[in-house]
Amino acid sequence: MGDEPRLKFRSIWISDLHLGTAGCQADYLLDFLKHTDAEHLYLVGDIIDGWALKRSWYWHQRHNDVIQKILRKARKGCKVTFIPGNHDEAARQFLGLMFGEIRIEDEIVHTTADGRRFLVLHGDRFDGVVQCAKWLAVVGDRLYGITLKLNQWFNQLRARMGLGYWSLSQYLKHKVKSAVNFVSDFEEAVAAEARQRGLDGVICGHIHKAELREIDGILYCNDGDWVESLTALVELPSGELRILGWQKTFAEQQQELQHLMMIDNPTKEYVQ
Ligand SMILES: [Mn+2]
Repeated sequence: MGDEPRLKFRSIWISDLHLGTAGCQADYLLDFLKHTDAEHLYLVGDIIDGWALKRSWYWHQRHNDVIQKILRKARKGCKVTFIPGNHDEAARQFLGLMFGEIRIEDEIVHTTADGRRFLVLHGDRFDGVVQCAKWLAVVGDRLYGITLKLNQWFNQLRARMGLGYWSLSQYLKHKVKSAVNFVSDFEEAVAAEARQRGLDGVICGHIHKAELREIDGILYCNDGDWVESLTALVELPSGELRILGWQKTFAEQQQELQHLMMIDNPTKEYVQ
């Protein structure tokens, strides 16, 4: 299987895999890991979802395969750094240590091939809810289901009292609006941190929204997630950063990826 075509990058950032939940798109993730290589691989938090595993055990063979693949890359010389997130915060007690060949850090500064310096962190410390009241964030996971139930009871009660229906959809619309505000507030807060430290940019995850844009002179990069968006951030040999979507398998998007194929032998025929 060593002959499978691979895309070679200088660095790869992935986060929010949420292994241990049914939501993790492990098939696409495995396909991505199988067809890419890098000198540096950064696991930017929420890799294994400890919160979900505590509630109910979900561990598929595919999730083992992902871990095996990453360990194998580390053994073969890829510099793997694991930056724990809020869902795998148990690993935060091992900061500064090596786990096999994998380095565990709270944050790290990555220098690109063209000399730019990026702060790499998960990002949850900028999330007011998680920081100020952890229990509230745990509740948040289940809040939607509870809201629906409450709404049902509430409206039964209202009907008995001769009152009209209270619109859940209107309430949720308001929620979505504040969610949009949350995303931009988060992005600005993380960028401000990099600016304060005199760096060129920041690379994070956490909010499951891949992004690569300049915020007041700081390059804000978010590598997205492997639950909804299936994205990674990659550094080309030149130092250029790009978001790479993997919503299709390598076989399905091979043509579209041709321009990124800086592989050992460019004349090689790729046969699937
Ligand atoms: Mn997170």
